[in-house]
Amino acid sequence: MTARTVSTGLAPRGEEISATGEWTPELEQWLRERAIEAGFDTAGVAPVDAIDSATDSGNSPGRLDAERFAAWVAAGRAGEMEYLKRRDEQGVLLRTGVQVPMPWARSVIVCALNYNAAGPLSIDSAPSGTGWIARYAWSGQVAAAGTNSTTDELVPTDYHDQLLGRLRQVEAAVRERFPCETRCYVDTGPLVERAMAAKAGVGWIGKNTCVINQKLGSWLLLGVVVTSIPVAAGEFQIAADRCGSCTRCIDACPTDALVAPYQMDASRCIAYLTIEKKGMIAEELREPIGRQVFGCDICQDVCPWNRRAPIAVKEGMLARSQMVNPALEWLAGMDAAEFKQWFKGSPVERTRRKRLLRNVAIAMGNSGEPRFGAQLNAWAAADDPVLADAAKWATNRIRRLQAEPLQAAHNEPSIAEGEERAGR
Ligand code: B12
Ligand code: SF4
Ligand code: SF4
Repeated sequence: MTARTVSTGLAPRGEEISATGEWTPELEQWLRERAIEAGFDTAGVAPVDAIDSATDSGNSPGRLDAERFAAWVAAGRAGEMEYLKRRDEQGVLLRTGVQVPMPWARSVIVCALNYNAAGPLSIDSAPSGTGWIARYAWSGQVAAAGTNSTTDELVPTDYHDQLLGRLRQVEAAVRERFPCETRCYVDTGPLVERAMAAKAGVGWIGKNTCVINQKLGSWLLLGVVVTSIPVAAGEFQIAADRCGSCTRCIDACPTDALVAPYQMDASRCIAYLTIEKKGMIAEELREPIGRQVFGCDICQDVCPWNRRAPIAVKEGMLARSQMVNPALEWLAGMDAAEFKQWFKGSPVERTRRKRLLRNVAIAMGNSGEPRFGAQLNAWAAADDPVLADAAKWATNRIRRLQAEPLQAAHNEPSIAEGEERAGR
């Protein structure tokens, strides 16, 4: 980490700041300790950059982020994630500045939680016919005594709840120290959390667009407390970019979603396609999806900064072994009740059974395994046109993959031809 000064760039928008204090590097250290007590791994504070055109000269970090975000949306990179495109009454994109939806905001506290559970990587070899569920969605906890848990297994948890509980503790400590306005967000607020995390010194934004911390790696989930406490001018820690000349994430991305260093076309990202995208997935992207059935970890699995990332053992974030390399047959065979049993309260619930089955069908196709034929035939006749379409595509894909070795054998030169070509 390198120390450098960040501009506070505050532009009052006609509302009184109710805080009596201001963030100093010493107070930021106090805050970091409170965050660690609450169960986070690191935290930092960043000023909220004003993007008021009347007061902003045009080259502040806030304006650069605002412009980047607006350009990203305008280029169609948000795909069908309409919530990212929400605007205020004046037509300003809510996520172009914290003060757009919260004019009283002066600073953000960004807290990061390591979720690197012990387990294989998505790029490691795996049993045939298995899928991949993103690491962050493996989380679970021991069932509370007296609940109706039907198995001895861990019950699913969702990081939103896990982080929010911890964030509330940080918020309470801050409010006890300063009378101030606050709002807690994990993911769902009108905020670009990674841009804030970078300014708060939590980590740098890597070429894969993830926040990476030099000691913790990038298996981090972020939570933000927006506050009305201003940031004093001074030396705050900002993480230096340590990607250097590396391009492993860009080279490894199967769908070319990382269109340039630090730039993602989310409409091509497997995490978007498998979790957010409703309806049919474009045919050209089905093959590169491979065996991912929920989210994607590839560009983080290949990142050298994750090689020595510490393993986290956190209450509420324990790895459920069934989520690691799940058998596609198992997922395919789940009825609505079983889906609920395994995924209610987990991030996978968001994608719903219908979309998960679509993803499973595509992964079955990419496995090339003829044993999935019967299941795919049954789905091909299903009422759901999206599932039927994915299943038909998958059947053809298996046929093609089965034919490939034969095809290759046909195309292989005979020993005599080979010798002739080698000039012997
Ligand atoms: C929409 C969304 C997605 C979309 C789009 C992702 C994307 N890259 O934009 C999809 C569905 C694809 C997705 C995937 C994932 N996501 Co997501 N996602 C979000 C969400 C809700 C909004 C992100 C957003 O606004 N994107 C818009 C783009 C323009 O923003 P951005 O890439 O963050 O870029 C800004 C800054 O990075 C900065 N910037 C851009 N380029 C540059 C260059 C330089 C040099 C600098 C300094 C700054 C900079 O300016 C940009 C605009 O302001 C956030 C939560 C939140 N509210 O912020 C979680 C969030 C980003 N996701 C998260 C996670 C964990 C994931 C996955 C790992 C899940 C998975 N395993 O499948 C993948 C990771 C894929 C990847 N390589 O990014 C974490 C990231 C944690 C981390 N360590 O970075 C977040 C913060 C959620 C959380 N609360 O923890 N996600
Ligand atoms: S999460 Fe997967 S698809 Fe998305 S950018 Fe990373 S490697 Fe590419
Ligand atoms: S793989 Fe390399 S380029 Fe990509 S985020 Fe990691 S260090 Fe940066």
